[in-house]
Amino acid sequence: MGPHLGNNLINLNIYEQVRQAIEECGLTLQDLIDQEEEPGLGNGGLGRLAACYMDSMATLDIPAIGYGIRYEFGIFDQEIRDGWQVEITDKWLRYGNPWEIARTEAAVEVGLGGRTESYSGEQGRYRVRWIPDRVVRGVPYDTPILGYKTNTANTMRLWKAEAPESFNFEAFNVGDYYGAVNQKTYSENITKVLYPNDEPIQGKQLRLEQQYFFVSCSLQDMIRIHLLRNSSLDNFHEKFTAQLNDTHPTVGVAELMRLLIDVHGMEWDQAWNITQNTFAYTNHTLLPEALEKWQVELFGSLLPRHLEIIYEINQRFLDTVRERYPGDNGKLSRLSLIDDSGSKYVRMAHLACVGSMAINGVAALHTELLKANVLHEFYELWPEKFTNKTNGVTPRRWMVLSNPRLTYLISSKIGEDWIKNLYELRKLEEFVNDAGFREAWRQVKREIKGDLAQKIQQCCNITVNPDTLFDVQVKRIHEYKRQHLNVLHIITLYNRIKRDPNIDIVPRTFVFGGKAAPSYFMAKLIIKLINSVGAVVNNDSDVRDRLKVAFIPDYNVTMSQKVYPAADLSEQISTAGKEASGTGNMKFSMNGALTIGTLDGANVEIREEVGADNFFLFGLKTEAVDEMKSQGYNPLDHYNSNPTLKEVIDQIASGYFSNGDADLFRPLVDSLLYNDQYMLLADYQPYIDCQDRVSQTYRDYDHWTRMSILNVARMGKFSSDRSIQDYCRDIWKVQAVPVELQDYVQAKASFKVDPQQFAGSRPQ
Ligand code: 8GP
Repeated sequence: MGPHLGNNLINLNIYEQVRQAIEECGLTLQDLIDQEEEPGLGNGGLGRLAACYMDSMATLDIPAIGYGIRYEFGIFDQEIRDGWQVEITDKWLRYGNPWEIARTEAAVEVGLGGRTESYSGEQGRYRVRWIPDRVVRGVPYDTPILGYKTNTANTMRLWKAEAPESFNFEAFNVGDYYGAVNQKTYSENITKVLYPNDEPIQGKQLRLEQQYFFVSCSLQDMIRIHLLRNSSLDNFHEKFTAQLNDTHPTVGVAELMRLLIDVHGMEWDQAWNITQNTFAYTNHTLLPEALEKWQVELFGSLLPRHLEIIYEINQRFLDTVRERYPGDNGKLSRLSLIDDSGSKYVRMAHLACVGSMAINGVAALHTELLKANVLHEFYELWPEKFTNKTNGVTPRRWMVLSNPRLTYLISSKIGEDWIKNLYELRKLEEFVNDAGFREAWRQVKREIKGDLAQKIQQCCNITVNPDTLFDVQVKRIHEYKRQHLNVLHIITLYNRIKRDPNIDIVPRTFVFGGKAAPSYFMAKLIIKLINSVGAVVNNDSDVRDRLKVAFIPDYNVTMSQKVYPAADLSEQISTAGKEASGTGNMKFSMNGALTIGTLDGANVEIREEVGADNFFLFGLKTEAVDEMKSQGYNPLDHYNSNPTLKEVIDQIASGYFSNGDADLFRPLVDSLLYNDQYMLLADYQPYIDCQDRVSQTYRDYDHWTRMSILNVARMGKFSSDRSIQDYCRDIWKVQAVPVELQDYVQAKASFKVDPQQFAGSRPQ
């Protein structure tokens, strides 16, 4: 979510008043804001997207609850020691969390493990009950999510796992004190810590327990809320939609069926109709290794009733497939919810597709690739279920809060309406020919770069010059995102300087930030490589400060708010077809950075919007990547035929950047030379050529400024308000429900209170 204070003040439209009031007390608001610990309850783009959507739903008066887990320890804090990532526990709750309210009265119980048994219910009907062998209690903690200049306050409801009191008590009664304490520890473990893996998953039991726990809590909560206002669950799907944020909550499909059938006595067909019309599924990744699946044995031992339900759903689903494709057994096994090609797995993406009324990708290209590849056979079955919902980000946090200088400059020209309707930024285009405006634009960027330079001095002990081109890549570290391609460019520039120390190059500051999954060896080695290359480049006297490399430790929302506004160049250089959308790409552009990027994810649409002339495009397209691979791509061909590339790779391999240690980066070099799954060597020369165009353009800084202004002016589409409006219209079929503040309205009516009076009043 990022820290709440600044954002809440902006959304309440009282930032200025509070700033002044605090100054009158001899403090500064920024100092206070900087004290706040951020809740790091996600890994990267996926969770932050949900946070932007919460902001937009509140701003658009869409009644919504954001359900999740209240991890005691969020994403680890990252330290860099000797160039390596070290993980430190994130004790974000150490001093308490003032924004949350525990709603113990709304706690629920969740079963785990055990067995099922059948019995005959009323009128001899076949019924099943689940007898779990463990029960945990879920306690909701609510955080208000305020809309911008509106009365709506939605709720983010996060669940904490506790031991049920009854269990403690029972164990205590039979004298099993240790058993009781164990039970407590076991229960609390479920929400202890966030799994820090961004893309691939691990198949760990605790992870499935986390997923089931929060999903069961949330569905029980939705049913409770529904029954407060409705006499039955027959119309549940007309009142609630549950948007599955990737497959992580997909066990909800089986859980809602269980709750409706076993707990609320509904018949299968009706329950299935309600379930299918409640869920909608957003896919966030094309990486095959990131598609979740659970071993049937593990799944069945933790959730025996759910496994039965999934088998039943599968049987009925495959019956319809059989009818449509008689005799096609291949199709059956490819579509099945159960993968039984080797050891058996439950395929969560398949369950999500079958159990949902709508399926969407997060950028146009991504949705097309889902339809063509990953979910192709589901698309053939139900083309009408598929839509695209291109991601967006909230301009409140990513412009107004994080870039007050630019916000002020923009608003001084076009007013403030753009904050709620980002398409209004178009009005900036008429100022692009105004030399004074361009100068003011440059001035703003220069000041912000100065701030970041100071920050880099503090946290990296590296002196960087704010007048250099700030070339920034911040995101999770992953081979497909190709931070190491960026490093190959840095070394290439370094070699040009070494060959001719007086060469005229555009000075650059390379900024990196991002965490690697603790078990992802190659990603951690990439961090070490960045820091090792930095250590050589930053301290080589031939370089004369024309190149600097800084890896900012512990990149998080708080830090990102300082980084995006200061960037000149945004690196969006994933292998085409691998990045589902990206959202950092939008945050950079909104703050006036130009993009160097591949035709991947939302880059495609950003380029469409800002115009090809205002975007630095390079690299293989998705089809070319596939074609090259199918023809037997050999990275060595590029290595052998390109002397500058060969030199760069040989330096890394020889230990040039690792004090002569030729073993250190061997795994990275070998993976590039003998496999290169992400096509770095194929894209190397086009990337270097494109970077040279970037430098050429930067030399004409006035022209660069025009491009920067046009990037911002054309960002309207990438507001999360637009994304949420798309979801509302096409999937949720929901409209705004504006909130009237009754007391205020009544007070105004009966006492004729002048609101100005409140604004001016001070406690005595
Ligand atoms: C991310 C995508 O990688 C990113 O392109 C996109 O902008 C973001 O989701 C929001 O849509 N996907 C994930 O983080 C992801 O798929 N994670 C789960 C598989 C673990």
